[in-house]
Amino acid sequence: MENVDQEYVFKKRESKAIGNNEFEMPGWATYGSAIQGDEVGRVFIRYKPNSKTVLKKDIIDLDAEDEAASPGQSKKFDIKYNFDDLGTYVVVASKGKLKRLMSRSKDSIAFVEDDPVRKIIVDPPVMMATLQHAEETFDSNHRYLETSFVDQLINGQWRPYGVSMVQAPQVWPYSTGSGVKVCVIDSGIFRDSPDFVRANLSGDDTSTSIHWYHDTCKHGTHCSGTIAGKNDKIGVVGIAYNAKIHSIRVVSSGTDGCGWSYASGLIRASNLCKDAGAKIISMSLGGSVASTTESNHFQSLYDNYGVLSIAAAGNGGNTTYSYPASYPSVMSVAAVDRNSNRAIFSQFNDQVDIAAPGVLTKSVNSGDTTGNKVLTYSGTSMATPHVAAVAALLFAKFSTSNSTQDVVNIRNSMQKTAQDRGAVGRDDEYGHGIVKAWDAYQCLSSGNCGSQKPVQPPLCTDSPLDWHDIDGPTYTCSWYAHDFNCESYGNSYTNFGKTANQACCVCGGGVTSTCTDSPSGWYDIDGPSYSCSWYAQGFNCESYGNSYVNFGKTASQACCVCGGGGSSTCTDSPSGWYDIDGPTYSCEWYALGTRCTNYGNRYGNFGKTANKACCVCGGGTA
Ligand SMILES: [Ca+2]
Repeated sequence: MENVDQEYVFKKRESKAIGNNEFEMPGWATYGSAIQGDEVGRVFIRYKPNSKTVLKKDIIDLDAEDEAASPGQSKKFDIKYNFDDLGTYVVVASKGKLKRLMSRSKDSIAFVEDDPVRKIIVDPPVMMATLQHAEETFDSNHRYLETSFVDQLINGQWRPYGVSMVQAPQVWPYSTGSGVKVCVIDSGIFRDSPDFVRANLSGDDTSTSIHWYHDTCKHGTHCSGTIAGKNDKIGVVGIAYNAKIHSIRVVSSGTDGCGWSYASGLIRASNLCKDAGAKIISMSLGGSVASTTESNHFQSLYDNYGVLSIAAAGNGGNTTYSYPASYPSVMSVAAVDRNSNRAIFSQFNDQVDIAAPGVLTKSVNSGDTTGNKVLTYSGTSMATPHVAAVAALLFAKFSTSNSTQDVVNIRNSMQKTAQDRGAVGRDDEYGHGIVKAWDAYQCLSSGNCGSQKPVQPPLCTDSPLDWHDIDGPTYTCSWYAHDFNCESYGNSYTNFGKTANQACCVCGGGVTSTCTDSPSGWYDIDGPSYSCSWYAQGFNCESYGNSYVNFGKTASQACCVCGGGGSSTCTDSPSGWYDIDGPTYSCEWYALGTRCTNYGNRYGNFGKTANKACCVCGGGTA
């Protein structure tokens, strides 16, 4: 975006009001500015309430007067768009003629501003590097290097490192983005790639010659592949591989079809996204000049229609703002590399919300009909669809009938659970951190994503199960759960050999595994009266637990309440479970060291995490 064609860059100037005109206008339109009157301008003109008709008449009258003065020589106003909801026309004409209109229609006009250029954002030096499909060795040991990720070739298909970094595989057992439509406003999409689910693709043409399903630039196809590359045995897998893509091509000019658009073009395109039912808009494009009209528009999509807009922070490597990313209603996405470090080109400022993988990103290559000549690009453009796709995974699972609340919840969940990088807490380089789909998923699952990061409670059972204190059955673990009873009384009133703080989960006690008496129903040599329940009372474990062997075991060996029992009746469920990274990561793998604690709530597969599936992690089926 540092390569924006100079003639299309409008210098940012203070808006001024002059003379009798009481509305704001671009600097070039103010009194005394030295513009060339025949220079072409492109502006948003916001009309006052009930003044649309009057303004339109002034436009027609001025055209007619000019034509009368210079028959066959005059140039008419070109009304590009009429945005009724914004009360705004987008008009192209010579700046001299636009100034005359502002003067004539000053009673009808509320506001005039330039309609600034928007360009797709890509880092040119690596943009065209095409990687052939080839097996390569990889280190899948990423769980020891939580910040480093590699591209993995799995059964003929690339799982780009970014897919792993954003935790998509952990979410796949629960959501693949099915039914959610992501709108990609870009250079179109190569619809004929075998690495898309064609039935999931749709789009809108922005002119009779600019079709959404063509992409000579390769940029829009690459972004779309990161979101919804088909999960098969070729090419790449996308983060939300069952999501729908709605493609709108807003750039087409230039030798590579990677030309520019305008803020007004984005407004028009994003309205088409909304009308198509998209929940998310991904915009790997931007420009350095802000527009009030554009900002108001994206705010309205967010507030009134529940549409989440996500855009690239920019590749300038400096602190400048890029728009639309830097509007409050739009998520601004910074780029990181495979080691979770900020990309050197990624713009940093107080509007950056979140970070995502965007250096040497593999994705779908427009024009490649094999699906295997994957293309590697870098840029905040590549980071942006990672966030859009994570949002799709979440919308697919957590959408309610309240769409305007959903969009707030889902944006919050991604920001709250992002992996903190750089300075502690939010910073300008990474925003809230690197987007993490599974953490956001769990946050939303907890129903308590509004205030703090979710904590997975350990599986806890009061021990003994029906414990009450020495003063009688009134004083159960439930009683201790109220007010500050654990704190006040939890270390006194011992009963069944335990205080409340030892026996009750609510006080931090109990047992935090799925211990089962083993063998089930054990009792000691003196008969069924002397079951594990008997041993649970008083100091019976301590006094008798190492004697009175029955069924080959003492109470200390057989009864959970005495520190025995076991998981011999537990079965891994499903049997033979392994995690999303493959058979290496079985319940046996998790049994070693602290792996259940470190990884047991992630890497879900077959609908379960290790902590749910593996007995050694406290899961399985008794
Ligand atoms: Ca694929």
